[in-house]
Parts: sequence; structure tokens; C-alpha cells
Amino acid sequence: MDILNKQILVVGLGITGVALVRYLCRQGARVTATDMSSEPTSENVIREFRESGVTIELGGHRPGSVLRADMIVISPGVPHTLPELETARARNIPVLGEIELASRFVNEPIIAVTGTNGKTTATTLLAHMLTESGFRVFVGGNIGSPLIGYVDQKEKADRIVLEISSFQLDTIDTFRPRVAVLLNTTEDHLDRYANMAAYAESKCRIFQNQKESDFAILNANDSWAMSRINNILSQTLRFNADGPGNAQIYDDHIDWRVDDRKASFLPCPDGIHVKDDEFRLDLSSVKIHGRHNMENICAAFMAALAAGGTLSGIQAAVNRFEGLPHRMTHVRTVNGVSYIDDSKATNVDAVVRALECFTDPVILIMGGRDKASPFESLQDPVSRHARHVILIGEARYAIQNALNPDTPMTMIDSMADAVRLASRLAKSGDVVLLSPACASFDMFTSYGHRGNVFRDAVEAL
Ligand code: UMA
Repeated sequence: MDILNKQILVVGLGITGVALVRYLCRQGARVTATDMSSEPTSENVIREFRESGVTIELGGHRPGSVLRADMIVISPGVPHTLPELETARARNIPVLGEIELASRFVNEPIIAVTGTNGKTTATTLLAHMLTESGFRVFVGGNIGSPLIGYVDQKEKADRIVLEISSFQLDTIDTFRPRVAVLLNTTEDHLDRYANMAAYAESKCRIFQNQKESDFAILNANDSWAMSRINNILSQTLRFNADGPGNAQIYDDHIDWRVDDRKASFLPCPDGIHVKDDEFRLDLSSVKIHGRHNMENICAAFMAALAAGGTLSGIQAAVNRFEGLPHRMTHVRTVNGVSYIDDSKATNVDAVVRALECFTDPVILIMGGRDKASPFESLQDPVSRHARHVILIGEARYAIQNALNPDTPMTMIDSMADAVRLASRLAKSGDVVLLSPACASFDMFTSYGHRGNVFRDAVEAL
């Protein structure tokens, strides 16, 4: 792909846009960078770009620059349906997402993980499994390090492990992961997609360019994925927590039988292809819990083996993995009450899965910025598990209207007050769970910030 002297417009100057501009400048492109915000990044970065000859256009996207471009590259958070971009496409100006552009310069095998929930956990664990197997691994994508940063760096890896969001999949064209994982598809981002079918379609794009020699790993319980399985050209491998599938999850182990193997696993670090058809992973030493985490482990296990990982490396990674912050993280026990930070639960399904982990009564702290979520599906699980619900943020009235009116609920203005009220309501043996079912941006800068504020409030009790 020819970039030298091309007029390239980069839309969005967050983490992705900044990495794109740096790469494109080094490749000799003539770069214009635009952002609808007037202060999208630091003054130092803007100065660096101006000194490199980049034209910067902030506070909106100028139609003239859109139409002058030879190519437009957009960040994941920029809707690919923006009218300016539609106009560019109509004039045959290519509009690419960052993942699409970057993957065209990657020669190493890509292993990509998508899904509504569990992506970061499964991606991180998978990267550990391959590292423990002896590979040099780059891990990035939606997890926080744009793939274009890898293309731009000198040190090369043996395997590229990517967390991929539906936003990133919306703008792919040739992106082809050798191993692709779809963990689950449940309601999320319905503020950006017309309906659930459109969101599921986007997730399944992860398989669209795969060939017969590639692997698609799917959840047999995911009806959205299963309804599209016949369109997948690569070898499909299924995992299933509740019934028969290619890989079966038991209480203390996972058994995986590869029936009817069509394609070879990628070679191990010693260059040998695994020929076995039956594998067992011991779960007796795992440090993360819950049915959803066993699914994450299972999917990562299958993907790691298909990508050439060794059974001993995979087992070592599973035994060591302690989970990620803000995902069902135990903060502290005060007067017999456990305080759990699940701030990463930004959609309804994640809250249902969190509640399922507890047999003790829960004081549930929920709310934040609504993503057009179907809060009604929380009615039964909340009635079953929650002694009291404390509602915060913009979505609190929408959640209140959706829950069973018999559920005790209180509206609160700040996280600190929510935690103090929870501590007064909870009895010894109860759980206080922050699991918001919403984005954090109405009150916090990120889900991490929200989790930290919760943690500080718990520490202050
Ligand atoms: N912007 C415009 N025009 C628009 C819309 C946005 O100029 O029409 C600008 C914004 O003003 C902002 C910039 O675009 O300055 C932000 O771009 P971005 O939202 O793509 O943010 P990045 O910092 O580049 O982060 C993105 C991902 N963000 C999103 O998908 C929303 C990060 O995922 C990812 O880690 C990063 O690229 C590196 O690949 C975050 C995320 O929330 C974690 N992802 C969603 C999720 O997991 O649910 C999908």
C-alpha cells in the first residue's frame, strides 16, 4: 500500500489518532489531522505535529479537507456513518479504520478476540498463555495500544494478540485473524447500532475474511453467533459451559476434543504442529471466579492452542493469572460485609453475570450514562439477588422504572454517599456490589476512575 506523498486525513486525535499521525508522518505522507473537539490531546503533541508539518484542524471536520484527501483514516470512536465520510465514499475516497490500515502492514499471525463482555480478560490471558509458551507477543487493539503502534515499532513479535471492538470491526475490509474468538453477543452500544441484529452482524465481521486454514472460536450458547455459523469459512470450534460442544467446561477442568480437524494449528515455538485431538486444562488452581470467567479461560485456551501455544505454557498462565482491576475485584471486608468493585460492568448482561456469582444478599450500586440498554432484563436477577438497589447517575430514573417496584431502591447523588448508605443497609454476610450496567462518563472520566472512587469510599468507611 502506497503512503509516500499521499494526502491523508486522520479523523480523531485520541490514542489511536495520535499513533496514526506519528506513523503516517514517518512514512512520508502529507497528513491533516482533525478532531471535533478543540482540545483533543496535549499541547505538546499538537506542537510536535505542527513541527512535523501536520495540518491540524480542531473543533470540527472541514468538508474541504475531507474531499481533498487521497485517503481518510478514522479512529474507532468516530462513527463510520458520519455524513462527511459518506460524501467521501461517494467520491471514491477510501475511508479506512485504524485496524484495517495497520493490519495491512502486519505479517505475523493475528489472534483476535471480540465479544460484548470478557474481551480484555480473555485477551490478556491469551497473551500470557502464548508468552509462557515461548512466543514474543504484542498485545493491543481495543485494550489500549493501537495496532499501528506495533507497525511503527522496530521490535517484532511472533504473535499479535488483539482485543477488537465492534467499532473497529465496522471499518474492516481485508483484516484477517488466523484465529478469531467471539466470546458472547449481548445487548450493548445500542446507542450506536440500529438494533441488536446490526450489532451482532458487526461482531461476526471478525470471521468474514478468514480462510479454511484459519480458526473461529465461538460460544455454543450464543444464539446470535450460532445463527451465523454457516457463513464462516474457517474451521469452527465451540465452547460451552452448559452442555455439549467441542470444549466442555467442568468444575475443576476443561476437556477439549477436536472433532473432524480440517486445519493445522499454527506451529509451536519449536516449529512443530500439534497433532493431538484431545486436551485437558486443570482448573483447580485458578484465581478468578464465575461462570463467565471459565468461558473466558476456555476460549483463551482454545485460541492459544490453535495459535501454537504449548499445553504446559497455557496451564502455567492460567495458574498465575489473578484477573484484571475493576472486574469483580474484592476491595475489603468491613463488619462481615464484602465490598466488590465491578465498575467494568457497563452493560446489563455483565451485571446479570455478576449477580449470579453470589448466594448472599447483595446491596447493588448501579447507574451512570445509559447506552440505550434494555434495563427490563435486570428485573428478575435483581429481585432474586438484591436486598436494596442504590441508583446513581443519569440513568437512575430509567433503571428505577425498569426494575420491579417491590425492589427497595434509593437515589443518591455521589459515589461516596452511595457507599456510606450501602454500609448502613448491609448486614454481616451481605455483599456490596458496584456493578453499574452503564458507561461512566456522566460522573467520571472512565470506568477505572469510577472504580477507584468506589474503592476510596470503601477504604474511608
Ligand atoms: N471524534 C471526532 N469526531 C467524531 C467522534 C469523535 O473527532 O465524530 C474524536 C473525539 O473528539 C476524540 C477522538 O475522536 O478526541 C477519540 O477517538 P476514540 O474514541 O476512537 O478514542 P481513542 O482514544 O483513539 O481510543 C480508541 C478506543 N475508543 C473507543 O472505541 C471509543 C479505545 O477503546 C481503544 O483502547 C483505543 O482506541 C486503542 O485502540 C476504549 C473503549 O471504550 C477502551 N472501547 C469501547 C468498549 O470497549 O466498549 C468500544
